[in-house]
Amino acid sequence: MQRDILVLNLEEQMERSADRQFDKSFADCTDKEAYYVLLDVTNELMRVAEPIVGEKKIYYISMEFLIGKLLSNNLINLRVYDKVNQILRKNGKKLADIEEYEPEPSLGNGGLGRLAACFLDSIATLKLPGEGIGLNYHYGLFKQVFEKNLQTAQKDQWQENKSWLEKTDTTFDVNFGDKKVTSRLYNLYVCGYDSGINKLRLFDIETVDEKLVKKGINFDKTKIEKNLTLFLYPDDSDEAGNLLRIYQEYFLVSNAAQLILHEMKERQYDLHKLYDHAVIQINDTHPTMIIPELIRILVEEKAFSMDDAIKVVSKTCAYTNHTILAEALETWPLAYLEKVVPQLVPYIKELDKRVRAKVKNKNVQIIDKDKKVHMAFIDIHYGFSVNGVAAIHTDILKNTELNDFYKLYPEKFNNKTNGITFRRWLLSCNHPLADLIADTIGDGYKKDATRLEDLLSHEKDEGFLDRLESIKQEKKKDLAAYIEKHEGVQIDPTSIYDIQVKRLHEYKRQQMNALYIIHKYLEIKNGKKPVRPLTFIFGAKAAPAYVIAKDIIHLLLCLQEIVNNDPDVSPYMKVVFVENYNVTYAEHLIPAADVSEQISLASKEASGTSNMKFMLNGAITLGTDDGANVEIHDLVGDDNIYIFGIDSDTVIKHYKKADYVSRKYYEKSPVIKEAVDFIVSKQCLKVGKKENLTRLYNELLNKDWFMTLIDLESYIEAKDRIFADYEDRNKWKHMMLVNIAKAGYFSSDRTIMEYNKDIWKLQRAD
Ligand code: F55
Repeated sequence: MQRDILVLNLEEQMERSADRQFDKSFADCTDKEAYYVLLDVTNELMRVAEPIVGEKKIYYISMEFLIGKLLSNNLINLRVYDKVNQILRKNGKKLADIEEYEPEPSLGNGGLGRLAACFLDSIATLKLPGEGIGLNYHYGLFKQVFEKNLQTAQKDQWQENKSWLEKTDTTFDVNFGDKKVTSRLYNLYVCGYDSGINKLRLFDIETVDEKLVKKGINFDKTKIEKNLTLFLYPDDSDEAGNLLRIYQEYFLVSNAAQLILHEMKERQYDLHKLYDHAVIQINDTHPTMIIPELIRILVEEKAFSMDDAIKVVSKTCAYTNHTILAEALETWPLAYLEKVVPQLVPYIKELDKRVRAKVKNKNVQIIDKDKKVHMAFIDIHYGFSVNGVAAIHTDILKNTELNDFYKLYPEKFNNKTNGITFRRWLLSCNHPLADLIADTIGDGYKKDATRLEDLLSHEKDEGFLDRLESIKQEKKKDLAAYIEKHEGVQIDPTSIYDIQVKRLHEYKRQQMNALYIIHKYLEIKNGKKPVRPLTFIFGAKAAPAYVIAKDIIHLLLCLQEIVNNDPDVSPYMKVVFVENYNVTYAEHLIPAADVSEQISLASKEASGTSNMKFMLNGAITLGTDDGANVEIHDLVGDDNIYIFGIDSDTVIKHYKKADYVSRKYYEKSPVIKEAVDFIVSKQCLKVGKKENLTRLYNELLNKDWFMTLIDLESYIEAKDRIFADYEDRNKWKHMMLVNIAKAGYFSSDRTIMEYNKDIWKLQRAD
């Protein structure tokens, strides 16, 4: 009721807010001021909206929530988007201009963090009582700045005084081995689409000293009370774990445990039945310490026996695995844990002892012979569910990586193929497409994404297909303008947009894409011009400690300089590596893509989620049979996707036999040799650094751990074919249609319904 009144008087509310904050009328506000006005009235709308409550709640604990800008999304989910736009038009303003002033919260690395954000949207949309629990990093993930074709890392000043965050009075004491800190809780309202409100809980400490940050992102790592929540740990798969990360992880789980137990007390629930009221989803191993921490509290403060505490906690916690890369599975030296969280060590030892008493197999022991603690093993032994994030990934976990555990606990293993929220990745980032779909098959798909399949009956509808094509064209023009504004590079909207955006990692093989670009460049130099100009677009951050990843960025930036400045070539191809790729940038890139690059080495990409976003926006996948690509392939069929490269079984066999020799492929194929040699050619060294380029060249020739060269020829073949097929406009439009129509499966609403049915078992609040 209160909401209806607010909505009815939205314009009045905006005027009042403009007057209160800026002492002027809304029409006189600058776009920046207008942003604060909209922030204010939207926050008010969320405050009066219905909270989603029930007997049992999901606590999604994660070190990352990559939520993106919130204004548009909140307006859509609150169902006031059109109304607000009307008011803006009347006042001579545009939402797109206003949104530019909203800072993007920098609270995640990539897929894992973005998945958590999509899940919060779907949990609320499905009216499931739930909250996210995470950390409020002051500078979050670093901001990427290019200097001399190299990545540098700067702090990202995303926080402002006025924001979506609500400061609360809730504080907790968190004890580390050597010191104590006091936390403070911030709430962020998560509104579902046409439903109610859940919350994202973000913890911080007040003693953080932002002045600690000196040059770039360097700071004194020793003073925990001053640096604990300064930065998000950048996905350092290759760097030794560091103590600060363990402090952060314990800070998260200690707060989470206190918050959950506080809520149980408030609602007078029996802690022996904790699992009837709370289910904790552990997002990768980063929050694993929640298990020993809860057991510790139940035993030490709630008079539980050890047996009972372990039983109750095990029935409450579930674990999601996001990777099979051994180096990314956390194993902390026991000595680190003894320093940071000595209070947990007896419990971790007890958990380990119980495993040793029960099973002989040394491969499943929590503490290994080198006194390292395998965090994932705690989750698997002492949680009730273990899930992978795509069918092939779960199969690999069961049959290979975690096979010893699967044999012990087959009933715990289950698959939950990832999904994306269509509110952000279609309704919000691609209005014309969302409207075209609604005009064609009605509004129903917005709540039930599988209805997108109704589009299939329009495969002969030329009017529809032409509109599809012209919307893509419009989005390509928009992106060209956006890139010109942000990167200063001009691209041709009639060219084919080929896009690869994701964290930079050798297994994702941006280097293979670079070798194709070299190959094309040399072809054009030799007079073989493509039928239509090609635009290769990249977005990617490398972990600052990941040397080869930064070398790959360097190579791509060198290629950008060489290609774009070569008058023989630049009319036919361009390379753009966008600086500081983030969620906002993704929302501009994805709707404009023609070709979606999903070229990880088969078996290595657990799922991928940009593959789903691209497909939903009518891009065609060029990829390996890996992660969720496998399921996309199954859904759209061979005719609507371009699959190349060796399959995951072959890859796994090569690793087992250790028989892959990249140099063999280099020596055998003149095409491969020519492309690889270009990396250290005079031309490349003129714009790049010898040290970096030589290192990368040697890596590819002597190691190539992720088998770039074995797949390069089939990649070139498939990529040439997809570009040629683009010219068959009828075929291409049909492929776009099939991809959009089949994308419904990848709605995170479906994923969350499966989590709920198989793992969480919550009642929908209706
Ligand atoms: C972040 C921090 C650490 Cl220490 C390690 C990994 C990460 C991280 O960001 N991982 C990540 O994003 N994993 C990805 O998760 C996605 C969601 O499940 C998958 O789609 C993707 O395949 C996987 O790489």
